[in-house]
Amino acid sequence: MKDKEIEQLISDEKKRQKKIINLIASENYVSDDVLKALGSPLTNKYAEGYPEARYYGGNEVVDKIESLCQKRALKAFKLSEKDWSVNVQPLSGSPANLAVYLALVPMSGKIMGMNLSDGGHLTHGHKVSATGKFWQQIPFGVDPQTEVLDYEIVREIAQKEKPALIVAGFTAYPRKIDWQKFRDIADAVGAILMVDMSHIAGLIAGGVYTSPFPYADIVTTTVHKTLRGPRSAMIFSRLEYSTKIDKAVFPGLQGGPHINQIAATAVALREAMGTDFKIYAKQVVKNAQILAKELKSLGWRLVSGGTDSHLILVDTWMNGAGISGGMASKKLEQAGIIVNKNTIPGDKRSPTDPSGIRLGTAGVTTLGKKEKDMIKIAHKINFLLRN
Ligand code: DSN
Repeated sequence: MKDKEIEQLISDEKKRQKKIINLIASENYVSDDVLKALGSPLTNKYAEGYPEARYYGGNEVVDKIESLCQKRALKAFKLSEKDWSVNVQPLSGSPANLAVYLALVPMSGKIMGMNLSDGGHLTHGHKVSATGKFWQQIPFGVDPQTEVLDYEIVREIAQKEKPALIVAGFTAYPRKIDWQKFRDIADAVGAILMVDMSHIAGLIAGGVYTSPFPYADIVTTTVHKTLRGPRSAMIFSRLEYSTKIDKAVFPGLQGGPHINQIAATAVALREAMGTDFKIYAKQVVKNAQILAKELKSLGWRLVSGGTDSHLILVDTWMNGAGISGGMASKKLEQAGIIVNKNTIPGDKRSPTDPSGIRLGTAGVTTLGKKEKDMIKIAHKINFLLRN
């Protein structure tokens, strides 16, 4: 590169990524092919609009790329074009969720989503996010004892509040979700059911987590977590909602789509349909379960007692007997283990220094780590947090 400063910083970041153990649940490592698509001249092109309906000339190649990406997205999740459409233009997860609400929920209408501290995402209606400023969040949480969802409580809240849309999906919830129960609740109150599968998309594509598609009206996802693609997002919608969703993405919220991202998404989706990816997804969950089991045996309390996915929430504070999540993440980082501090259900501490940390196995599994490595990592974490 001619720009030596940026070249040096990229090289520093490459080295940093090589020498750490990355347990950030929302990160992963993309293939060289995904990087090639991202770094291609596709980034030079403006393509406002959709395939065959653009506001700029010169999109004959770009149209093929976006259509191919859409086809692969439907195929990767076993969907038929007769029932589902997919918008692959959202720049990332937050704008994707915002677009859904903009399309389907009247301003100030009610969106029912999970509390941030119980595992929900900012864009599920939290007050600091635009989604909580333009719409009213009706929050639900987990059962304080079991720390898993109590669907009867979710139903009671929905029946009382009659939200226009219910979001099922989480950023820090380690357990499987009963999509059918959410469907029943949405039907009982006449709400649209949106699933945000960002964290678990790769596990669903890999066949190790139940697909939400038979139950949902809308499914949003980022591409860069367990799905192992570029930073980007997609919105799947049943056909009756698709026109509104497309209009909300463009021209409602965005201008020109990032075609290099869309091409890279197409590459990642092709990879996610391969046999290797199924083996990968299985190993991600196996690794998380072994890591969880070992941490538990070393005396750490895990939210909900364990995990069904790639994600583990460790209560490092343990009512004052341990250390805060902020301190824990710092101690681990000093020793090259990268995690994020995270609130736990009912957290009395602040999100800037909460009671827990969140761990995930998507990245380390891509790098080939197996069960024996997870046991070593658990012991290292235990040693660092106790000393
Ligand atoms: N910030 C992402 C995560 O880490 O889960 C969600 O957007």
